[in-house]
Amino acid sequence: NKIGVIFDLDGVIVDTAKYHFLAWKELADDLGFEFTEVHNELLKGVSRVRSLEILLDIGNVKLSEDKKQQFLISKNEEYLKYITKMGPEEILPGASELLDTLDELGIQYVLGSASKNAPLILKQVNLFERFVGIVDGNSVSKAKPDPEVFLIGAKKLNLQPEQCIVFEDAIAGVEAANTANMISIGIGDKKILHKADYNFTDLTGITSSFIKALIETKEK
Ligand code: G16
Ligand code: MG
Repeated sequence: NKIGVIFDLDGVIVDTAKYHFLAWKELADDLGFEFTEVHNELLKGVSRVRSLEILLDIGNVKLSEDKKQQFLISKNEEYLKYITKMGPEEILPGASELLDTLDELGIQYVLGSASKNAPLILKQVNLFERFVGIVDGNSVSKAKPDPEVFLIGAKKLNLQPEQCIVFEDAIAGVEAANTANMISIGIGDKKILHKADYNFTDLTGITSSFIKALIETKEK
């Protein structure tokens, strides 16, 4: 096949944002300020280190580098308590079906996530072996909207960036895909993800004929 797919993880395959929220909120509670679900939106698709900086800005808290390192570790420990309880029932609507469709069409897919916990999460929901490659927060040096994560993904697929389709739920991720010259598909609120080439509310809308039509545009 002349195309391949790169999936973001949080917000596309599973909703881990709710667990990030609980873990960050615990930290904010300890520091004595309010952290809401509205604030949490700012952390979606953003790296762990950057998330802490945004959180501390919200609370107007300044910390030493040592303290920040400690908080990054304790936040992740708290987060992992939730992640290790996850199971396949937490796969978002349409995701398994889309992977089946891609398998039937012989289209390979990789993961392109900011999360350092991505391999563990995929194992928890029994999807790990289905991906031909994983690009996660451990393998990139520049976070989205930098296209690095998706460019490495294209290499793993043995494809040119123009041949890759990216499914993303975050603005920074859509921008990264666009900068990489890939086809960007925004999953979520169309108003927020208006820079995407195509928009869908969730993966249930992605049919076999939509994928086939994308292949055709590439073969012209
Ligand atoms: C995810 C989440 C972000 C999180 C980041 C890093 O990104 O959306 O909220 O901060 O991963 O996660 P971790 O702390 O596990 O390394 P993505 O790219 O999968 O949407
Ligand atoms: Mg995401």
